[in-house]
Amino acid sequence: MSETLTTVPAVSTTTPPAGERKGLTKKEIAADHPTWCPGCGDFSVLALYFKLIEKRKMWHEKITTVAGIGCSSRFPYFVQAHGAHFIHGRALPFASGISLSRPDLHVFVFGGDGDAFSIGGNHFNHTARKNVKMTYCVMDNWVYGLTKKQTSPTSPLGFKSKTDQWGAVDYPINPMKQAIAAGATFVARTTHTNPNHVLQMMEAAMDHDGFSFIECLSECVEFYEGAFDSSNPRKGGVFNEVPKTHDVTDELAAYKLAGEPFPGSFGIFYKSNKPTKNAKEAEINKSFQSKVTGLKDWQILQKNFDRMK
Ligand SMILES: Cc1ncc(C[n+]2csc(CCOP(=O)(O)OP(=O)(O)O)c2C)c(N)n1
Ligand code: SF4
Ligand SMILES: [Mg+2]
Repeated sequence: MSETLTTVPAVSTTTPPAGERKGLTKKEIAADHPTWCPGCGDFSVLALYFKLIEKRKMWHEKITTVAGIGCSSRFPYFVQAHGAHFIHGRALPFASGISLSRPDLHVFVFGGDGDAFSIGGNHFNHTARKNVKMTYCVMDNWVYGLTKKQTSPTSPLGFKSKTDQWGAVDYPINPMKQAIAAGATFVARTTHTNPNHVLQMMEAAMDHDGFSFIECLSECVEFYEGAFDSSNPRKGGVFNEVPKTHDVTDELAAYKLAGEPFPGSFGIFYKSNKPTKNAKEAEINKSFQSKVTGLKDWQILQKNFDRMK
């Protein structure tokens, strides 16, 4: 395959010329009233997604919001635009199909820690390594919220839940380390208690040409209250941004940051520019389409079957 890959049409997120369509307002993009518990961190993530859409002047037909199953995964219900509340753990393959077939859309995927790293763990690794263009925001609350308090892959040791009455004994995964090791080309960390920072990370993730992953701490006030207090200055904690000297292209340095004890650092840990699966497939399509110019669909299919004989 050639090194210079076909450029996939850029997502149209710029301001339209005067007199043309305006971007959506929060009112136009908000659907049903969210059914989350009062105080749930997920409200903040949704509000910032609306803000992102408003700020970047995106239109309904240019965005799609996908999720798996969980409290956090109810997200697409609350967005008045195209999207899907899909199968538990299977949001990423579904989103990959959209991303690869519709390069004009920006695909946003939201979900929880259980959805992403437990049942959907394999899909997370493979979507990251394939570098499929999309933004994946995991609203990490360290627990299964929807099903009322089971241990999740990010629950810390000793966490008492319905599945670990005496405290969790399994070592938790580190989402940041996992994303970097899997090959994600944009890896960032934020928390629902810092709205400006969430928006900043969402914007940077959206602008990244590749698989962009955000771990967003999002407190479950019902089943893990206070989990992230030590990262919240309003609760006596500390919010440390990634040091200005950090080189985001340095994978080892990113891995080191990811290993800091909680609350660790917030910001972009890792970013690299690698051709996306989207661009590679577009290149293949372009080169093969030239070989079938003028043929009808059935003739192309017939050629394929003949070749398989
Ligand atoms: C195949 C399948 N297995 C299990 C479930 C039950 N289930 C629904 S949501 C969920 C976990 C949700 O946890 P998380 O992804 O962390 O989301 P949260 O509710 O915490 O936002 C589970 C186990 C399901 N819906 N489908
Ligand atoms: S159970 Fe937890 S995660 Fe689910 S809506 Fe309530 S506070 Fe949010
Ligand atoms: Mg969860």
